[in-house]
Amino acid sequence: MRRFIVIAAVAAFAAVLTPAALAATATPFGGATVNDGILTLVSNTGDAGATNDASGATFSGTGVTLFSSITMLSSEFNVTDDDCKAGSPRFQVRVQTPSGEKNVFVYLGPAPSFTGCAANAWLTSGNLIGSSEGRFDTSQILAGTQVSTYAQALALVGSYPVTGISLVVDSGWAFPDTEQTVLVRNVRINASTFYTGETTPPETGGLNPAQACKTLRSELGLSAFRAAYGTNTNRANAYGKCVSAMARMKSDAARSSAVTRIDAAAAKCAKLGVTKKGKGKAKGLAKQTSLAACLKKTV
Ligand SMILES: [Ca+2]
Ligand SMILES: [Ca+2]
Repeated sequence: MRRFIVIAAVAAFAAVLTPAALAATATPFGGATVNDGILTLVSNTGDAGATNDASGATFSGTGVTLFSSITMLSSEFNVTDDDCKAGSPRFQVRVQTPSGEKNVFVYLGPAPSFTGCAANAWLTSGNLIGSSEGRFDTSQILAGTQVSTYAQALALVGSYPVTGISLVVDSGWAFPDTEQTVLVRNVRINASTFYTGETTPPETGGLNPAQACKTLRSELGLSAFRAAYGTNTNRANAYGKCVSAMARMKSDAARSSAVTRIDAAAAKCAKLGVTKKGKGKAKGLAKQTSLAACLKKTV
């Protein structure tokens, strides 16, 4: 019986751990958009719709369990031509208290007023966990504690489970143009990083001459690329010659398939070179010449 209980306990423990093993995700809300891998948070309280009055992103799958388990909480942010003001931007750590879910606000910007952020500049919050500044607002849990250090917040809510962590912008109303825009990148929560600014190159229907030659140069390697296209003594004019040759093709799609064809041919030629080298017949310049001769048939 005791053994069964242990097994059940282990299973239950594993079940609790499973969500932490899931991929970390960020879910934008309100008027938030993602551009080039960077989160744009807008609070526009001056236009007709209410959807963009507040914006943010909610982060999950970070492995955070209790408030005390948060070891890293940081972000880079850019207040564009606006500012930090009226408690925005801020992190919100939602905790389960005995009297329901409450938010711990963690303000970004210079303490103690959290306004006066440099415009149009990327600023970093640094790790807010452990901060001795009064940027933790726990007044939803205990009145009068809106200016708390991390240590004070930890003492108050450290043992409470975290049900959500988000980053919020909602102070458009506090600006003359009733609009606050904050860019956000490299949000770090424990071991997870969100909005790194990395982008996936857009799919294109083909390659322009410069793209085709840069692709070939990188795929073939410089010496094979020069062997294929270079015409002067040291073959240093290869790039120019490649671009001229590619420019004569009728479309980006044609160039794209040429790149694929040349790439495949180069692999075959290189194999040939290796074989000859193995027999001691093509070394140094001889090898380069044979590679050039082989590639010239293709380009
Ligand atoms: Ca609005
Ligand atoms: Ca504005």
